[in-house]
Amino acid sequence: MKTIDLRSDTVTHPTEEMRRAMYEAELGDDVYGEDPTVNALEQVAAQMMKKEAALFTASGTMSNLLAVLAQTKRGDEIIVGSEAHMFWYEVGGASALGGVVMRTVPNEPDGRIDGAAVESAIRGKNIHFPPTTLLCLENTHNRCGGAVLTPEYMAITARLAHQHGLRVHLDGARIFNATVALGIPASELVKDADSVCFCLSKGLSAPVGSLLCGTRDFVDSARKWRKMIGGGMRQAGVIAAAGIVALRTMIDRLAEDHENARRLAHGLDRIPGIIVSRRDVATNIVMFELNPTVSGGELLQETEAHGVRLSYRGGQQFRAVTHRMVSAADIDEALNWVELCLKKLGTGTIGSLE
Ligand code: TLP
Repeated sequence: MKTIDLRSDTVTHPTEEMRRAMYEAELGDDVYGEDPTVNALEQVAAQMMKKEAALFTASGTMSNLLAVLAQTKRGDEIIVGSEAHMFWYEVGGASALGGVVMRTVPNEPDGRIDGAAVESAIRGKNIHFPPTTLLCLENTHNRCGGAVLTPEYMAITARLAHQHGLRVHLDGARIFNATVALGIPASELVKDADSVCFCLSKGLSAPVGSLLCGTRDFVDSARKWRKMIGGGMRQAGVIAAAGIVALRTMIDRLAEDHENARRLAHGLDRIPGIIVSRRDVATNIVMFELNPTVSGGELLQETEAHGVRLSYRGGQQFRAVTHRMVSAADIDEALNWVELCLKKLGTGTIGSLE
């Protein structure tokens, strides 16, 4: 049975060109700073972001953790959005390993955190309070349906944080989805952040890895922290090679994923019983919910049984993510199955595709 996997863009496999580059990669021991392929990838990343330096890490989760470890002290408070990936899906690492309190401030549905809300969450000088030292933003915003933060928002919000002595970290796991949607270079979108990370292993289709970028001092410190948490990877050029190809060949095509996400959202919106949370899909993530007459868990089981894999968020809530391994025809097929499965759950019969 064919599978149409819409759970995440993390399910993408490396391309032929990436596999060849991995096979042929020139290698060295990266802990000694001697892997030429890792060094080349870090240089490309720093140039693209117009930051002084970059660090290759195992994952987005590791990059976000290192950004906290290198820019805060134990006992500090950091501000994160109430829907932030760092808060929801990173096992509380910033608190457990970094010793910081994560203060959540509501995310607007479009992924922003309101400036006034940030300002009122920043602690004043008081013996009872932990110092607030870092503001974390996310672009594109995963739980806000792939919403895009603009450079104007970044500038205003970073200025506010900096005025209060905070640093700004940007979780840019899907930053290239944002730059493609906005039609601007990444460096413009991240220029106001002190640190930014982005992932190679999502829409860009590389098998592993993330880059954390910032000043030379920040990256040196993050590199030391990376060693401490066991992230020194030796001949990591094998995976970095795929990352270099990803940055060269996979960014522009993200527009196709965005197009497919809009196709999916429009199709879902026409299915009785489904409500698309945001119709103005900006990038490659579609959030939708079922009306309460059908159980979300049952729909998940039913669609899986027909090869359509969705990300289930509990209750009536679903997420679908488009990527290189899903075509427009696959989207249409997935839509058919979702509709038929819903009908079956409503009426007990599957209809014409079976
Ligand atoms: N997100 C994954 C899951 O963890 C939910 C996904 O399927 O979307 N920041 C953001 C905004 C992310 O969406 C993710 C991954 C990460 C960080 C973490 O990246 P990895 O998975 O490389 O640790």
